[in-house]
Amino acid sequence: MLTDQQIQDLNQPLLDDHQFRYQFLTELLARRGVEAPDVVQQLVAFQVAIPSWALGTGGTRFGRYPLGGEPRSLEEKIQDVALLNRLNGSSNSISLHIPWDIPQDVPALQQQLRESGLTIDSMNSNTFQDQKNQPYSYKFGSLSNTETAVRQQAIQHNIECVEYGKQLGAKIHTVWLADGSNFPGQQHLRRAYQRTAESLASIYEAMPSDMTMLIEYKPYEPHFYSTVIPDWGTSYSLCQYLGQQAQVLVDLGHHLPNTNIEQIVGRLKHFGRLGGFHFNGSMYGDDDLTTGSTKPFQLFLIFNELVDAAQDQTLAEAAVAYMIDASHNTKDPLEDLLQSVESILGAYAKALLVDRAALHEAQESNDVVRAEELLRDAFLTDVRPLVAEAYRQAGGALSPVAVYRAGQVREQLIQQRGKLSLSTGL
Ligand code: AOS
Ligand code: ZN
Ligand code: ZN
Ligand code: ZN
Repeated sequence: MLTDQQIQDLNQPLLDDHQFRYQFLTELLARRGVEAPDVVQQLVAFQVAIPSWALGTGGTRFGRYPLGGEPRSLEEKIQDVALLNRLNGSSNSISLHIPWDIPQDVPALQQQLRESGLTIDSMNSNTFQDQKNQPYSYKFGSLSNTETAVRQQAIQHNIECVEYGKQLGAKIHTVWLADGSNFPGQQHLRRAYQRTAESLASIYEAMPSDMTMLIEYKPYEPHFYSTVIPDWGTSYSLCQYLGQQAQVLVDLGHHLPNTNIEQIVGRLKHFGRLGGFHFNGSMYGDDDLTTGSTKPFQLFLIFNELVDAAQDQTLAEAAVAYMIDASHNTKDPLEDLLQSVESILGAYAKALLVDRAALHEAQESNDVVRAEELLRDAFLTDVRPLVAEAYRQAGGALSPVAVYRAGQVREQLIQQRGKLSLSTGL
């Protein structure tokens, strides 16, 4: 499977063009007082986690069209992420899902991770499906359920995830709760919230002091009347209730159409409660499309908030966990993930180009047009040479998708794993 040497060889035909473009952009940016190598350095350091469930074709609730060569085990999922990381140097961790990724042999897994240069990003619990041999059903909720026994079962499952996380060195436990109701009157809204808060507190107590709980919100789906954690305000209030180790997770697809996500990001940064992202693209709702495919300007504006907050000395430094949460219906998942990472790095690079001093000045003096033009100037800069240079410096491919195709990776995976390999996906 595509060796580092092969990646370098496949880079050769692209190198001359790349150097010309990078040189040009370096000079152009220098005229504006921006040092391209500094931006590249920040891009090299930037890492986006890959979730185990995005490596195969997820399909939709109507059907799935298997691509072939999809990972059949946790080991193969790690192999796929290692490959992505060798191609772009920007995906050095994997997020696991319990029970889809229950580790059978922890020391062997740790060794595989070490050898592949990867770590575990987050552990993700699942109380949105009933598992085989599970005594109680989650049909009417898990952490918010009216029955103590059901809540206990869901709490225990989460604690089990925390335990796996401890063994594997994961520093994040992510909770996305599907709990909600389908019809008016079905659920006592305040009590459902209270029960959820108390259940989360029991899980929180089981976490070691170096673990963070990320609380993900989502306005609707699978329930279509109410969701127990529908918005950032609810996540935020739960974090306040739990303590400093709880943080809000923003999944870009978990907002009603036209929500100003960048403002939510700014607010959460202000409150010191922004813990992480699930990146994806969205037209309508939780579409889980390729990141940056539909609203690249919005993605840039989100990064603009992040960079602004990172440079604000008055804010306490706080780690933000970046992950892609996408599902694949028509594309090769690995190509899609490479595209997503590239969009994320591009948006970050553009946000780093913003003349922040000038922007603050324009904002303070209410110069609307100047402020907007400063953002547009950064957004409309073609930063692809900076991203490619970051890949190159990390030992990766100048064009990960092109090299993936030229290296015939999917064809080899199909040969190794078969045409109809099973996978789990959302
Ligand atoms: C579901 O809509 C959420 O985006 C989750 O973050 C995620 O897809 C799920 O938890 C996978 O386990
Ligand atoms: Zn998500
Ligand atoms: Zn989602
Ligand atoms: Zn989803």
